[in-house]
Amino acid sequence: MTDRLHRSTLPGTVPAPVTPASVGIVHLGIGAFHRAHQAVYTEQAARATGDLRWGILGVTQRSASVRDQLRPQGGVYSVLTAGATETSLDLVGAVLDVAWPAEETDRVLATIAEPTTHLVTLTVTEKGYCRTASGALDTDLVAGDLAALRAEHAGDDAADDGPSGAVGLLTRGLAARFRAAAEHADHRPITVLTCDNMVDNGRVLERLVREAVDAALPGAEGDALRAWLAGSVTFPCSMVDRIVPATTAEQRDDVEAALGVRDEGLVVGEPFSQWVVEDRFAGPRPAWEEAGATLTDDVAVWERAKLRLLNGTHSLLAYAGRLAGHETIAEAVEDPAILARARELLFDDALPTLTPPEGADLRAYGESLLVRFANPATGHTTRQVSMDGTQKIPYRWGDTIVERLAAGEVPRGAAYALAAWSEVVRREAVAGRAVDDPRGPEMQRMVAAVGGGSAADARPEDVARALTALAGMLPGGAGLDPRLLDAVAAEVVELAGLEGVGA
Ligand code: CS2
Repeated sequence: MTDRLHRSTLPGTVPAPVTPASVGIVHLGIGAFHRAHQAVYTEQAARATGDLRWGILGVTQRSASVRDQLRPQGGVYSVLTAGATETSLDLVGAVLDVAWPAEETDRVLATIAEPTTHLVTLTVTEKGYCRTASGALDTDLVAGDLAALRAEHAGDDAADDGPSGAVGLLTRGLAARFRAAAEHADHRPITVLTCDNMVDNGRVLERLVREAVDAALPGAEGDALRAWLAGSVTFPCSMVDRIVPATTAEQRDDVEAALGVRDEGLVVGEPFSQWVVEDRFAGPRPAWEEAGATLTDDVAVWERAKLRLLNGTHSLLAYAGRLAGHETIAEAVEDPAILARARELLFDDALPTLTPPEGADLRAYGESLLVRFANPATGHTTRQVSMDGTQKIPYRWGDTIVERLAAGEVPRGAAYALAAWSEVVRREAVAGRAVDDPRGPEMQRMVAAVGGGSAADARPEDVARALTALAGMLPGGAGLDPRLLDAVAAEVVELAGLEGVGA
């Protein structure tokens, strides 16, 4: 048995990671993506500047597994960069520890309140924002946190069953910081930086935090906290990009052989990485630009381009790929029939709706995405990307569809994509398998209802019409537009013949 990777057992073959002096960042949702993206920028900025204030306390939301991977390693892990022809391995030491709030809520709240903490960053995925179909904070889902927020505000010990969601935990952390600021008569400004794939992600999060405060502390009771939030906390938007699949057991074994120590925290990413951050910080921040990040006043153009071109096409490949029996995105994009439809979504539907960011050529960007998707080394699966369709599709296809319909055009690639999504959902329902989506049970009931009580009797085109019209999916009433519905129904009839998932 080889030793476990640790700050004290570093392999000499790879440059040593940084050891931050203190926690400066609390990161909510420390999955593989954060470790292969923002933590790498933070690591590289520390190496470039020698500024060691920016250690990360990671918070794992769903299970304790990332804590159990990283805590025994003193937070150190490796990043395998997997290109089509070359791989490389780096060690990252920016993460100092990982907390699982089910057992350590107080520690997380206290760390957010510390004057040396200047940032809370988030990658909790679209569904982690706990919103209703209309986009408001789902106060039922975060009821436990709201009750705790009220109790903590009144100076009582919260009856803590662990936090119920990232927005609730974040709001409680900010409230703890506000109370500490009041106690010490300082302001403790802080920046909350979301790194999830949503349009206007910072504005969305700011609104949800305000809704949490309004729900827990309505009226005068919450006024001082609201004033502090408005004056001392900023919520910049950011666009993040790097393809980071789930790490496989085989990759862990290969890296163990290469390093001579076992790394349970290994993450894998493609060579490409991009981070565009709105330059709106309440206090100090790491010099991420030293690691290649772009700090700008206008993130929106990048956000929109990335969501509609990259993520939009990614989701099309995932659903169409599953229907055709392809396990990976790389296989799906090499399938000529699917590639043709991906190009249609990219270049005919999405591209005309976008304003290019300064100096960027979006057609070339679109072509480069197809090359990135074809990289076989990441092993990114169609199943992984197809998760949580109802949470992702609105941002990925929704605005493209709305804008093309408004311009008098039917977006054919997007209609095909919707048909592929619908067909995956229908087949899961017919097979009696759970649809991997927070609205999965609702969709399964819908498919059965379309079939008059039996999913197996539901016609694919009727399911496609019903799912396209699902509340909260497509903005601007586009899900009810007969031009789109007819196009989706026509596509699904073709797709229903494919023998992939559930066939
Ligand atoms: C993917 C993204 O899983 C998904 O839905 O589309 O995670 C994608 O890999 C990243 O956004 C790339 O930056």
